[in-house]
Amino acid sequence: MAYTTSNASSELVTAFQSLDVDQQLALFYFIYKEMGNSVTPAAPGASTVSPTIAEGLFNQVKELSQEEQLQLQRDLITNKNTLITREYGALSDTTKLLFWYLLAQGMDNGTVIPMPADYKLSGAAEQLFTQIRGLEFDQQITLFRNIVSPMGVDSTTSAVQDSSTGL
Ligand code: 45D
Repeated sequence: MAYTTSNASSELVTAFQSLDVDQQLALFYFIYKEMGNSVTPAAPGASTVSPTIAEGLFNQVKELSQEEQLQLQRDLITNKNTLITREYGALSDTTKLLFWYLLAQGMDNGTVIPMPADYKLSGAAEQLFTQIRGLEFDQQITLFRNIVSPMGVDSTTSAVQDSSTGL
């Protein structure tokens, strides 16, 4: 059940991906804020999450400058080929989700670049936000997995070289 991709979900994934990169980041953060405490990473899921792996990657990001932290998040969305996006690409979908969750928590505790306080969602992003709010919790999780899954670079399936990184 948790892994079925409903049509509603795939339409929402497409809508999410058609937002510009910064709007995707902003919307994702607003979603995180909205979910509040309904997500507990400690919740033992019969899932493929690897907290140690997610934390290991997060710890690397924490060490970056704020500009680099933002760039890394943009790179994940645009599938830019870098060391970190390739490490990300090797994670399971649920571990990817946990990694994003750690980033969002980092934004709240000052270890990751925060959102500008006055940042506004576009009309399209706002509309999508409303739709996502209306989903059941399980459907939301499925949607988020489907959103974070194709981010980064899967080096086992993608051999496209990036001239700016040489990777
Ligand atoms: O200056 O089974 C802009 C687990 C532009 C457990 C910006 C789980 C301007 C196991 C781009 C706006 C917990 C894993 C700046 C399940 C500008 C399990 C910056 C569930 C600075 C199911 C924007 C996990 C930025 C779940 C930096 C449901 C935006 C996890 C960053 C959900 C946005 C995680 C971020 C969510 C958003 C994470 C980091 C919704 C993260 C969202």
